[in-house]
Amino acid sequence: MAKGKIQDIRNLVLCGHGSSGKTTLVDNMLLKTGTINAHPSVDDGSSICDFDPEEKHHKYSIEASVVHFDHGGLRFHVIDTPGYPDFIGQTIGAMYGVDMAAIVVNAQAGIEVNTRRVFDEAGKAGLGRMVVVNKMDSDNVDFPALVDAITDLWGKSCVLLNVPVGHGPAFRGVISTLHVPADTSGAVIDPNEVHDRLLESIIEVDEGVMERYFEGTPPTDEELSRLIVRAVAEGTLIPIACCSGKTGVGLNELLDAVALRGLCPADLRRTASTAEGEETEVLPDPAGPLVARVFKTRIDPFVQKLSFIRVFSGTIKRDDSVIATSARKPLKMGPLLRVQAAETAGVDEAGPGDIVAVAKMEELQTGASLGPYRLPAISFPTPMVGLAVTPKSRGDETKLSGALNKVVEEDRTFRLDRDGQTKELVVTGMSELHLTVIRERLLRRDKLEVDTKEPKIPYRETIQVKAEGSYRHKKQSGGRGQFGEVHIRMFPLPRGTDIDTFATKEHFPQLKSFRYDEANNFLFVDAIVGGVIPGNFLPAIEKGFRDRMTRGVIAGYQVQNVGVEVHFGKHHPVDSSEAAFKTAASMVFRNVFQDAKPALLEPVVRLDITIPEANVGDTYSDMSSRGGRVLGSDSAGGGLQTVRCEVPLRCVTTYARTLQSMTGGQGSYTMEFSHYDVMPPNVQQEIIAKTKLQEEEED
Ligand SMILES: Nc1nc2c(ncn2[C@@H]2O[C@H](COP(=O)(O)OP(=O)(O)OP(=O)(O)O)[C@@H](O)[C@H]2O)c(=O)[nH]1
Ligand SMILES: [Mg+2]
Repeated sequence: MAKGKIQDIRNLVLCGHGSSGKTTLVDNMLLKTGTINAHPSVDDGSSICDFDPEEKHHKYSIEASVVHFDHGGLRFHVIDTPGYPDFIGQTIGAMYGVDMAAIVVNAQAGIEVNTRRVFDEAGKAGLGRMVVVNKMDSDNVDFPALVDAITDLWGKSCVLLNVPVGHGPAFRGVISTLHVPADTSGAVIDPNEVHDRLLESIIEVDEGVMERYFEGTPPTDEELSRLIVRAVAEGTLIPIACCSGKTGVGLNELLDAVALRGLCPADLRRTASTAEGEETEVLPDPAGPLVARVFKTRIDPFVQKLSFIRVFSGTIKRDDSVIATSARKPLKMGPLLRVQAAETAGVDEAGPGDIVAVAKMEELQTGASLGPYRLPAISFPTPMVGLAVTPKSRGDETKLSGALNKVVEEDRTFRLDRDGQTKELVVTGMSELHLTVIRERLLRRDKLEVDTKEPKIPYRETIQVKAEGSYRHKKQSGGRGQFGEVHIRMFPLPRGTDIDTFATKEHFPQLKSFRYDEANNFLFVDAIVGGVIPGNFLPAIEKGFRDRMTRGVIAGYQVQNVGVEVHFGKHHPVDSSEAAFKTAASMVFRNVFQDAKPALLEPVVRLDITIPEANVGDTYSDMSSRGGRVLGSDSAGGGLQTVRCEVPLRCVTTYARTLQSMTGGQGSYTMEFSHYDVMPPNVQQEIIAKTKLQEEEED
């Protein structure tokens, strides 16, 4: 593909609810633009974008898939994303590779839960947004009602860019509302009625043009073309286009809309920060400093690791030495590849606006920034559904952890941990379905069969009051003994505490230094004066605390939201050792923790449930019987309601099945981690009783 100007690039992600026809749309864009010849189809397994064996088997997308083609002299990079909320991590990652999002709405089903979710995510990613009402050829489409539902939910900035001619199976064309032709016969909504509203949302971004318009001078075509792009970039306009990806009606107009009205990589204002935290604007200059990001990682059985990179500024070439936030030392760039779904082809270089992949760069990770600047972090949702896994064949343990680590690289919503107590591998994903698909991948890619146990919920342990105490570890068994004595004060550390103002002499008069672990919200304060414990033993003491925190105290779960101040101790010039202090630290942590009113915390999730209106009453009572709290509900159009609630994860691990049977398959939901909360005491007792922690006093 020819090297083009930045104004000639369009980077677009298609996102929306499952089965809204995204993959079919992208496949048919490739066909329509002459990039491929044969007719691809999701249904018979010949889709270009759904090329993965699991995708072909299930007939839905699991991974984001990148393609490129030319249209109207412009170069398009388009990313097809999965619509199941279980794979939202893929969709979110893809949003950080592009400039525009097309929110695909199924004309028949209306606005579904994941449609809402991706609309919000695209907004968070700062993308220009448009709405594509797809599957216009389906039966039972009520287009005017759907447009009302869209504007009710997402506001008046959503304006039709074209209107359908013919309804349902008779859908046969679209008419522009910007340049309305003389003949508008068959239009389902009168384009002239929409025209003024569209004009006003466009010129809203330019006061001068707007004033003149209200004084009676309409904007020129040149002004409209320029301002519409700005309006999309600023979000004052979210154009709606309609089409049928399957029949191809409206597809050309959709591509034209992206070409003429869509954003080029220079139209969005982006910032990055220096290592010192200073913010700077990213300018799409091929000769400028490199600003790029890995937005996706795929482990291909043949090419091995592929890191998908979006370049924002500067130019990268093979063998360049590049700094990455995920690597300690500068990396040497591997061969650059242009990706067409499953296929790759070599390219010489990549400049601003480009999307390329690079092979076999082990130290690159999804989300990492390349170059001297840091792009704002991508916020992936926290996975919460855990399962303990073991290989079916004994002896495959190492192979299993290797295979699972590959999945960790590919999927930022998948976690791998070792259970502090049972030492089993625990995988955590977004949902049962997410984990099932990963299991299938292990079987295909790594020829590994795994057994799974009942879902594990990532409970946490914490304390509720201050406590203090000491422990002396002393062992004399001939020869050199072991000696270490540690005195601590332990205190609850609420999330969000400003550590820099808290860890000061005002709160800890003896403070010498402190270390903070953000992930577990743990503060370690060194307040040892007079050399009662030599400084070289402090790392061992901290390690003793951390090991104990990982193993848990009351029920075997990770400890969090705790601070420990080591303020006194004793040592012995001969018998003290790192091991002795580590043991003393672990023991004192355990003992003091038990005096500090320990409690179990549990994850609470936010559920958005879309159901037929008839099921709303049942859903309210079901949620309250599960200990949930309904936050509110609103209309989703098409006789559907969305109920928003918060509920303990423990009560909804198999909610997919409940909803399926309650609504006869018509309901759907998204689940997102919200926060940790103290569990009801009776449930805590049950869980503590289940876990009999080994007492391991080493004396
Ligand atoms: N009638 C009609 N059917 C369509 C259209 N587009 C897709 N379909 C069918 O709808 C089903 C789902 O299509 P996909 O393209 O896989 O939908 P998707 O949005 O990619 O689905 P996910 O990958 O699960 O998010 C398939 O059976 C398609 O043949 C369309 O424009 N009209
Ligand atoms: Mg798909």
